Amino acid sequence: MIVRHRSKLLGTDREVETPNWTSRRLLLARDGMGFSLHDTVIRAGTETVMEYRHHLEAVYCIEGEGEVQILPDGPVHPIRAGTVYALDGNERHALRAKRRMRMVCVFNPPVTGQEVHGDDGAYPPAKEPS
Ligand code: 9YT
Repeated sequence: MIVRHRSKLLGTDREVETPNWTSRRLLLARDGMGFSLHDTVIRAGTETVMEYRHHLEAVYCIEGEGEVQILPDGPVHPIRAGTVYALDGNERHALRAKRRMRMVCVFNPPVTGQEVHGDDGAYPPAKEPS
C-alpha cells in the first residue's frame, strides 16, 4: 500500500510549477497504479490551452471558480467546487480560472514525472516500460 501526504511532495520532483499552475503529483507511473493522480492549483486570472493527445484526463474541482471551453467555439461550462469534467475525446480546450482553483486530476495513461505542456498543448506520450 502507498500512503503519502501532499505536504511531503513540496519541493520534490513530484511538484511541477508553471506560470499558470502548480501540480503535486501524488501518484505517478512509477507507482504502478495505471493512472496518475494530481492535486493541481490553477492560478486566478489565467487561461491555459491544452490538448492531451496522448492521455485521457478527468478533472474534479474541489475549490474555486472558473470555466472550461472546447476550442475553438464550444459551449462554455462553468466550474465550481463539485464540478468534474472528463476529456474523453482528447479535446483541445481552454481552462480559465476566475478565482484560484484547486483540482484533483487523473491521467490515463499515467504521467511519468515532470511533464509540462508542449507548444501543441499536450504532454508527450508515455514511454513503453523498459
Ligand atoms: C486541469 C489541468 O489540466 N491543468 C494542467 C495541469 C495538469 N492537470 C497536471 O499536470 O496536473
